[in-house]
Amino acid sequence: MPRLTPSTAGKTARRAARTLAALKSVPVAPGAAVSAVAAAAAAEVATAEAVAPPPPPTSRYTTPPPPPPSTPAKPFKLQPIQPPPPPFEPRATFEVSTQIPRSYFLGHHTAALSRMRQVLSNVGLIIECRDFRVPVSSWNPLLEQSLAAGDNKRARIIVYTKRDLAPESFRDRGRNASSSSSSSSSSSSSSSSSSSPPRLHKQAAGEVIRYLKTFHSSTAHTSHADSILFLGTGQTHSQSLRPLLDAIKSIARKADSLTGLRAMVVGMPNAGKSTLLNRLRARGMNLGKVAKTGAQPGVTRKLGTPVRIIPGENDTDDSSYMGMGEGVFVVDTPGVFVPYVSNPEAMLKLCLVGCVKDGLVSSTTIADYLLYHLNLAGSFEYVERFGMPGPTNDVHVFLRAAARRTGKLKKNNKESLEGAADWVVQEWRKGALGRLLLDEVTPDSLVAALEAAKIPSLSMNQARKKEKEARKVRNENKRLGLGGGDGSLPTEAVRDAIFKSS
Ligand SMILES: Nc1nc2c(ncn2[C@@H]2O[C@H](COP(=O)(O)OP(=O)(O)OP(=O)(O)O)[C@@H](O)[C@H]2O)c(=O)[nH]1
Ligand SMILES: [Mg+2]
Repeated sequence: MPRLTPSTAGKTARRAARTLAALKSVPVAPGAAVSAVAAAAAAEVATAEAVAPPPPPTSRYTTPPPPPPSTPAKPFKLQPIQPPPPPFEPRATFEVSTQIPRSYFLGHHTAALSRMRQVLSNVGLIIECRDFRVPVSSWNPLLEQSLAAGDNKRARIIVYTKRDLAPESFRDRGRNASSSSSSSSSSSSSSSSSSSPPRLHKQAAGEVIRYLKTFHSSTAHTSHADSILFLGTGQTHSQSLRPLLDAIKSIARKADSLTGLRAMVVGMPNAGKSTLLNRLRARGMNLGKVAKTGAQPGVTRKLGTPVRIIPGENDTDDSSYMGMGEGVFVVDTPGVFVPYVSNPEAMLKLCLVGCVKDGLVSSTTIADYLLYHLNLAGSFEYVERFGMPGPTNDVHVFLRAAARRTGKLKKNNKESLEGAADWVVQEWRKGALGRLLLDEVTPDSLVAALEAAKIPSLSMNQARKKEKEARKVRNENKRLGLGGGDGSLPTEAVRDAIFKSS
């Protein structure tokens, strides 16, 4: 076949097409040689079409025509590399309005306090309950001073309750690992998974316990106690009930009274006083619940009748009960709040743990404060639980997600933020949304609380006036460049006396 050039290809194609058309128009017998001619012509058309259409003549001086629209060239674009999202930054501080209520000192608190003072002469032991999650904020100097009256020979035991709702210490973690029945504790400890971002603020529970023990063991101040115990419900923490009973027995033996020992269980509202009384009675006497308990403050309204928690020496053959007379009796008391909480953040803490009636401070503020602490501690269980893409500092985002997940919706299908806030706080109080220590416990914070406790308890108005005056002095000192402008107390000597030797 002759070599086809673009110009001859067109001619050849047209000629072949004509031949083919002529052949098609002539009737032929099947199998005739004509078909071979036709095939050859068809092949010639195909070859020519493959080469045609010929490219238009190009010249160096003419602009080449644009490419046909059927084959648009894709412009090559550099895709920018997305930087990874910045790591989550929790809020470092929480802005508390100074306008929030700072008192929950009710009529029955005053009445209970004066009744306690009346019966004090018969009481040989004070068992003071404090919530372990707020060991400093749940300190009630008014109660302490009122009941330390007289020659101050009365024995004192401090029980830090709700230990199971605070983070585990390493020792507990080891215990739980070997215990098969610690489902609740293991689920709540998941907040400390290694995938969590580094904690900015997470004091180890073990360190808090060490500081508190050293502090209360010191006889250099009025907050000294004969025993300090950390109690909680659940398998791990209820084991401390036995050491508490032993400590009480030892005090009873020392008292060596024929009538036995009378003890009074005191503390802030909802600290777990009645629960403790029931548990002591169950363990010491193997008897059922006598005191009413409940998740809100103010369940116990009056001083109870004495309840026996340890049998008398004549009721048992056990020689360890010798010298305890008729045994040990405990009186339950109503929770007593402080007349005025000078630090507004401490008030939020007390609201969060349930020491103050819900509703006194807006539930959204309390939920926001909880969110702030969860984030600070790197306790992000809420993210997965509420189906969120990641942690947040925005309480509305947090509450909307919680409302959607729990069906807390209004009639118009909008999320109920108040409903979600109430639910979230209740859930956290049960230990189901992460465990937290809300107070930072250090030698300095303990000694500062001790110094603050020396100031006599004031009424709300007196305290406000005093606060104003102190602020004035601080500002004046600052202006003159004098020390103590931050309001810190000269605590170094006291701190060294308590903590240096340990
Ligand atoms: N998880 C846990 N819950 C506790 C503990 N102690 C008490 N509670 C709960 O805390 C709530 C308050 O307990 P109560 O014994 O009624 O407290 P209270 O100090 O007598 O309270 P008021 O009589 O109102 O002052 C109840 O729901 C108890 O079940 C504890 O150690 N761990
Ligand atoms: Mg009670």
